[in-house]
Amino acid sequence: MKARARPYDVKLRLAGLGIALGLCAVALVGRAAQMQLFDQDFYQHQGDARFLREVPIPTTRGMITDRNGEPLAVSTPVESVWANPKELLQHPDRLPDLAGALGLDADDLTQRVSQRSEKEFLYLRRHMNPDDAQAVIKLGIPGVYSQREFRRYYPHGEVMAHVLGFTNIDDRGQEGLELAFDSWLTGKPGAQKVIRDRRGRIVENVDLVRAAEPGKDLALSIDRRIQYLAYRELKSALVANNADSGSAVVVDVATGEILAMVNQPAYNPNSHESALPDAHRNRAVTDVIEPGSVIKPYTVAAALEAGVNPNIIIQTSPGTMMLGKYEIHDVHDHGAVNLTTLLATSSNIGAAKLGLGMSNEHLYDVLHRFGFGDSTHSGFPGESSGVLAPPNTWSMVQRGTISYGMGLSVTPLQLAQAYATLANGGRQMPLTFIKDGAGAGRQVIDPAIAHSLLGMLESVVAPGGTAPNAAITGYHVAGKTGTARQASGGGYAKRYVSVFAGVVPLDHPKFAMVVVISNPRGKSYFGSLVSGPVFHNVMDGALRLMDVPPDRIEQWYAQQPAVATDAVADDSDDAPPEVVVPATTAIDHSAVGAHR
Ligand code: 59J
Repeated sequence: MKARARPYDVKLRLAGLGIALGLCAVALVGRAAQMQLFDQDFYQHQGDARFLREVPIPTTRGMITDRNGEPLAVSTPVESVWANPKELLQHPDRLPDLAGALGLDADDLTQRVSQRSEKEFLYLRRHMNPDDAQAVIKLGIPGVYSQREFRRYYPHGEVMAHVLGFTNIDDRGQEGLELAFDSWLTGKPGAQKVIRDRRGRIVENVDLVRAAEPGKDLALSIDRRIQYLAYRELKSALVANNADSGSAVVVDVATGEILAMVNQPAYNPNSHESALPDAHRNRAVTDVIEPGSVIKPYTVAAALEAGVNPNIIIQTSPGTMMLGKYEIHDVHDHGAVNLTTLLATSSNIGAAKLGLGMSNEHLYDVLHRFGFGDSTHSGFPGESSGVLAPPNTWSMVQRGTISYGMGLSVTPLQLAQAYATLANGGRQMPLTFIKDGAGAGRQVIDPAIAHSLLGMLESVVAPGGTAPNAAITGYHVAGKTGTARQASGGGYAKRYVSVFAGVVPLDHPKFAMVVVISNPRGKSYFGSLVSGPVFHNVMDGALRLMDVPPDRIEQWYAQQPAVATDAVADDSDDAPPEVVVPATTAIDHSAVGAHR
C-alpha cells in the first residue's frame, strides 16, 4: 500500500510554517518597536557616543592692571595645533607639507607622530599665531586639528618682570603675583557637547554643559609711571657705578600700597626661558642685606622711647672705639654729637654708644616692632623675613654693632616699610601689592618720636649731611644713607652695599623709597653717591606725576623759570631769581678710603 501524504498534512505543515513566520515577524516588529519606543535613549546614546564628545570651552585668565587701569598682563588668543596620530599616519605622504607649515623639521615630526601612533592626541605646536595655524588647517590633512588657547603677554617687559612673574604654557602662574594670585586670575573652562563626523570635525553643537567663567581681573597698587622711572634710574645707576645688582621700592606712606618695585638684573617675561635664573629673583623681597647705617634712626627711636634726653650729647672722639676686643670706626672724628648730628654724620660710635646704653630686649623690641626680623606679609611668594637674632643671644658686641646696622639682615621691602612707618607718624601700615587693599595700621612708636626723627633725618639731606644730593627742590626730604661692607666667609669683604632710604614731603609724607645697590665698583661706593641720586631722580618725577604739592614754597618758586605766561608777565624782563643749590658736603668722601 502506497503511503500518500494526506492533504490535511500539507495544510497543517503550511499552517505551521505560516505561524512560525508570523511569530518571527511579530518578534521582529516587537523588537523593533521595543528598540524604537522603549530603548531609544540607550541606542541613541550608544550611537552618539561614537561621535558625540564633550569639549572644553577655553577661557581667559584675568587681566592685571596698574592702579590706573593700565594693562600689565593680558591674555591674547593663540591657536594650538594638534593631531590624532592614528589618523594622520594613514597619510604619511602629507607629513613633509605639514612640517613645513608648522615650521618644524619633517624628520622630527615624523618621529614624534610615530612614537604616539597608538594615541589619539598629540600637540604638534602650541601657541601659534592664529593666521599661521589657519594656514596649517587649510592644508586639509586628515587628523590635524587646532584648538584655541590663550597666551600671557606682558606689554611692559622687563619693567614689571619681577612683580608680575609669569605663567607656564598651561597659563598657570609660576612666579611673582601671577603665582600669588593664580586662583583669582584663573578662569574655569566651560564644557560643550558636540557631534563630530568620522574625521573628527565638529558638525553640530548639541548643548552647553557649563558656560566658561573667565578669570577675575586684578588691579595692582603699582603706578606704571613711577615703576618706569624707578626702573630707568636704577638701571642707569647700576651701569654708571658698575654694580652687580640692585633694588628700589616706593611705598605710599598713608596706605602701605607698593607703588613701584624694581630690581636689576631683570629679564623679559615674554621670553623668560632665555633669562639667567639669577635674573628672575625679586631681590627687593627675597634677598637680604646687612643694612648698615640706615638702621641708626631706629636705634635713636629706641633710645628716645627708653627715655634718653633728646638733647643728649655723645662724645665720639677720637673716631675709633673699642667694642669688647674689636675696634670700631667712624669715617672722621665727629667730636661731640647730638642725636641730629649723630644721624647727619652717620657716626657708628654714636649709634653704638646709644645702643650700649639700653637693654638687648628693648633695642630688639623696637627693631622688631618696626618689622625687622619678620616677614612683611606682603603675600609675595618667597618673601624673606631677614634675620634679627633673639635678644637673649646677643653679646655686648652684638648689641653695639646691631645699633649701627651690622649683624642683622633685612630685605629692601622691610626697610621701605620701616621708613614708611616713621613717615606715617609711627603707624605701621600692612604692605600690599593690591590697589586699595591695605588693612588698618598699628601704632608701633609714639607719634612724637616718629616726628622728631623725621626732623633729624632732614639734616642728612641738608648741606653738611651725608646726602645733600638726595634733596629735592621745593620739598622737605628726610632720609638716611648707608654704606656697609658685606659679611662674607666670617669676615667683611671689600664688597659694599650702598643704600639710601628716604621720605618726602615732610609736611604730608606721601612716599617712602628705598634704593639698594650691591657691589658698586665705580669711582665711589657710598650710599650717598650711588643710591642717593636714584632716590632724587625718581622722587622728583613721582612728586610731579602724582601732583604732590610742594611743602617748601619759597624754594619751589625760586626754581621756577620766569617764563612769560600769556596775559601777564610781559613787563617782566627781570632775570629769573638765582637758584641756590646746596652743593657742598662736609664729608670728604675721597678721604675715607685712605682713612681705613
Ligand atoms: C664702611 C662697615 C663693616 C662691618 C666701612 C663703609 C663696620 C663694622 C664690623 C668702610 C665704607 C668703608 C661689624 S662711611 O654707612 O661705616 O653712606 O655715604 O661696613 O663699620 O664695624 O670703606 N657711610 N659706613 N662700615 N662696617 N663692621 C658711612 C658709614 C655709614 C657713608 C659715608 C662714609 C661705614 C658717609 C661702613 C655713606 O654710615
